[in-house]
Amino acid sequence: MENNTVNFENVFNDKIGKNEYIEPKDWMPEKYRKTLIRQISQHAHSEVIGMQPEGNWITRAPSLRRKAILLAKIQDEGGHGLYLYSACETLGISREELIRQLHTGAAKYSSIFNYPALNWADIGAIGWLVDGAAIVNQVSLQRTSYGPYSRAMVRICKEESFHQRQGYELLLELCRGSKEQKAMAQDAMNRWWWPSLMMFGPHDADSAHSADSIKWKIKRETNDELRQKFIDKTVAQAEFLGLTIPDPDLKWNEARGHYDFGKIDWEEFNNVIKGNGPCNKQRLEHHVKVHNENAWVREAANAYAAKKAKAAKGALVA
Ligand code: FAQ
Repeated sequence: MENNTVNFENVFNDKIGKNEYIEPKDWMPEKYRKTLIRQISQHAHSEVIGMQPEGNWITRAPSLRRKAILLAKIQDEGGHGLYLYSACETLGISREELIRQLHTGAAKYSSIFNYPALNWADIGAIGWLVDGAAIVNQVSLQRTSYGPYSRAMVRICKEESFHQRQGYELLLELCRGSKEQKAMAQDAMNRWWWPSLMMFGPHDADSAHSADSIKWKIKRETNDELRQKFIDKTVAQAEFLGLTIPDPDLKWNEARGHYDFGKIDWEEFNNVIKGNGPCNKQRLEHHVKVHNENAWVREAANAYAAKKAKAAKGALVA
């Protein structure tokens, strides 16, 4: 007798093998779903928490042009968070639960947003280095195996390159300005370089999730591969600005065809992701406060949706 039973796992593996997208209604291994929820939600939380260090500078931007650019950028980051929360919800988890996980510390967000933006040059460094690192990672994620995540990445990357350029252009202006402005830019570079390298996560040998994520094509390149790509493309940009990268061990390795670089302070990284970075407490408290204060917006939107649904039902009956 013919066996008509579909082996869902084979279908899933087959699609991954053929580089076809996995879509929300497809069967997927539970661990694939959980890994995606973890990564996409961490990504979404990062976008939204990432609005805080820059938001702090909107009222202090030095010109109307800079203020308009900064406002647009921060608004984009909020939008990225929304696409990503939506992509995550397609995996069968509610927005309320995702926010609960953020507020209780069960879900992480990127380590980088636990550092303070101390002066105006930091806004340039965030755009150039933080968005620059985010793009390297996100360009790779455009080819992730989960359809909704991949499609969100395509749009996000377009906006992210504008973010990176505005940061670079801001720093270029400072570097071509007075001695004091150039020093501000160097100071920002000194503080943001190493935390930017940490954004790519632990070395591959210490990365708990990489093996599964690479196998399932959730991640297309490893943490170390992406970090190296970022360093290789950023060195020339720093040289053009006339800034020194704060790493005495940074040098071109002809044999590898890459830059060698110094040791990352993993103790600092682990400390930050455990909640003990310079701004962890402040970032989370601010999110909780604003989320609670704006509960009325969610209530009003729900009440309006319920009213519309009732009216539509009435129209159907009549
Ligand atoms: N920070 O096994 P792995 C942006 C955790 S978007 C905090 O290697 P994985 C835009 C990791 O979660 C920036 N935690 O993990 C913007 C895991 O802990 P868990 C965000 C980190 O997932 C710009 C543990 O360490 N981008 O910046 C970090 O395979 C400017 C073991 O690590 C994304 O989220 C970290 N840096 O690889 C917005 C991209 N690194 O969950 C505003 C998507 C690792 O077991 C202004 N995510 N951990 O408790 C990814 O590509 C991956 O999740 C990695 C980590 C590469 C971040």
